[in-house]
Amino acid sequence: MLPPSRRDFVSLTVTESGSYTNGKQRRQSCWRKWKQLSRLQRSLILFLLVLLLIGGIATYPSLSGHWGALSDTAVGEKSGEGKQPFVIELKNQGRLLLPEPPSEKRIPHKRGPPVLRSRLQSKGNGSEPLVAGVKNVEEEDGNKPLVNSWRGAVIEAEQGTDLDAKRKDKATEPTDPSALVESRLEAVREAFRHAWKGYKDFAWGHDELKPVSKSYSEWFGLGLTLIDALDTMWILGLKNEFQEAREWVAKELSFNKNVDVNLFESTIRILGGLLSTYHLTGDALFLEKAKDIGSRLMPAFSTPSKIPYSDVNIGKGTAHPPRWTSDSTVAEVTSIQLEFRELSHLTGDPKYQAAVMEVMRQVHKLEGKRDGLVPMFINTNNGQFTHLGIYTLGARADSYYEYLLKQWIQGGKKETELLEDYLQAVEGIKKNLVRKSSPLNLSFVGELSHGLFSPKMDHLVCFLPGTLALGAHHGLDAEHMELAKQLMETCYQMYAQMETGLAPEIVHFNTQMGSAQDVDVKLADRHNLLRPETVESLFYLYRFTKDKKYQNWGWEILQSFNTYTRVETGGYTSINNVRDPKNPSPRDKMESFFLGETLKYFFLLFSDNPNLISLDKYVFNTEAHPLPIWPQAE
Ligand code: DMJ
Repeated sequence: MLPPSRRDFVSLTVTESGSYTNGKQRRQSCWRKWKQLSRLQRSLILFLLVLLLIGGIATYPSLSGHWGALSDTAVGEKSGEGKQPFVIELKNQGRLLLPEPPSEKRIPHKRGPPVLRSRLQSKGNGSEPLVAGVKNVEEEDGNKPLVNSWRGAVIEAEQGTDLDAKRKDKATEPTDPSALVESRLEAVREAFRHAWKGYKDFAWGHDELKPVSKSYSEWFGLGLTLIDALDTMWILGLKNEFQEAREWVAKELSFNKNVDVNLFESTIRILGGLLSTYHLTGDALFLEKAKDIGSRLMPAFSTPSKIPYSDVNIGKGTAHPPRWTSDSTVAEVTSIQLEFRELSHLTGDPKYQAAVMEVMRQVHKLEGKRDGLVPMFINTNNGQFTHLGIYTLGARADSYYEYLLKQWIQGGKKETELLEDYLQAVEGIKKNLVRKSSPLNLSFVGELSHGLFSPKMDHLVCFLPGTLALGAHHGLDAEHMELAKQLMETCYQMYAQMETGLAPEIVHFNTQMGSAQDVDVKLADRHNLLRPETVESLFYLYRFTKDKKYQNWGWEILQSFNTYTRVETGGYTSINNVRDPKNPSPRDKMESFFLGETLKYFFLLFSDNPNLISLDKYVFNTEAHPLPIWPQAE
């Protein structure tokens, strides 16, 4: 997990005709290189670029006049690419023509690098565009802001934000408790149907919906959203939608493709999604597909150290690290275990489990931890941690901690090394990373860099209250539950204190006495990607405490998603600015985890049925796909 993050992935872009082009592959290769640089490397490069830019401006005083002179016609399309030019408005300085953004504008994600965004922006109020390529335009005939998507489509800023729907929902909430539960469950089903309509109409069989431009993007070219959403449809009881999707899996899904995929992402979303759907439905189709993708991912483990490479070509059976490093991400190599262990369990072939447990065995005894906290990188040649000294519960490390606990639960609480590592890590978190904010005294989880504490907390860290609560439910120290409750409040405040009611990707907490507010959000960190972690934790906290406040907090968050991210023609979009309700600035992307995780956790949170995916029978993988806890006898 990278800082603002993040995916290490290989993305393929499909042309209008659906074929992959060499030119785009080359561009994306550069993009991928960028994304897999460390945060420090990227910062250095950006710093040098800024210096060069400043030097350039200093030696060319008439530059702004030159930009100003660029006419609309001078800002032509890039030859042969048929896309809109990429223009940034400079206040009183005309327009700056910039290189076109990557054709698949990858968002910062858990395990990719930060996109080049705010560096190109002028500083100012929160309504300025946060991502290069998306600009806000004040129209002359009124104050209503318009948004240009980077593809050039003009939409109303509040298009699809459905304020009326929000008001209606609030006004019509039933007072009878069981009717209230049913109406909230139905609201989640409705949200899912709306998201699915967009996917079906504009992105069917492709990886991700781009709801504003009514198109799609490819990452692996494997129908990622459809596979990620299968078990959600089953759990929500959306039988027709599920049947259509099943037909696609049966007839169209093939893993025999010359395509590079990221081992971690395809394991948690595709292998995990297929395995859980198999368990819920008993339909052998999903097990066959799971076996197919699982065996195609195995070449990743053929490394000198047996610590897997990040990328696998599932058609050729080859694997490789990123071109500029032989490191893998710690969270990635330690968060594929639940799925491969389950595959061995189902097939009777021990090779999958053996490969992932070898990784755990090595990480267990490695030097370089601090009170059980792990660094973010591990070398695939020598099996040692690299880039020592930085400890975070956010991007690149988060799910290491989650999977320590969950493997222990999956295996019937017998694997004591996993438990020891988890318990030690929780103590390490408390000692090194948990601090209190001012003025509200909220507990938060910061980061440690070479001994220096930073009050920075990724939204990704909000998985932690749920994991701590799950551990306490399974018999671990009751103090874990107390910390879980405190952190849950903090994660909720990360939503409640924002003008849109939606949390940003990253916050910084104030720790000085007398601060005016607890949370600061930097301009570059104001995006919301429809992430699940807070809703996930609310689900665990509600299941274990039955305190209705967690359901009510979740309901508020669902309303905010409906108000600011819902696109009228179908789908939900990530947004750039959670602090500007007038113009949240759509990013035109619905991540597969919105259907795979966020909506599923909303549904489970609002349900009062503890047997709906019982937490004594199932353990959720890090993409919200439930896998069975193995029977004690085994
Ligand atoms: C998902 O792919 C998984 O939850 C992963 O563990 C973290 N990142 C996204 C959601 O934010």
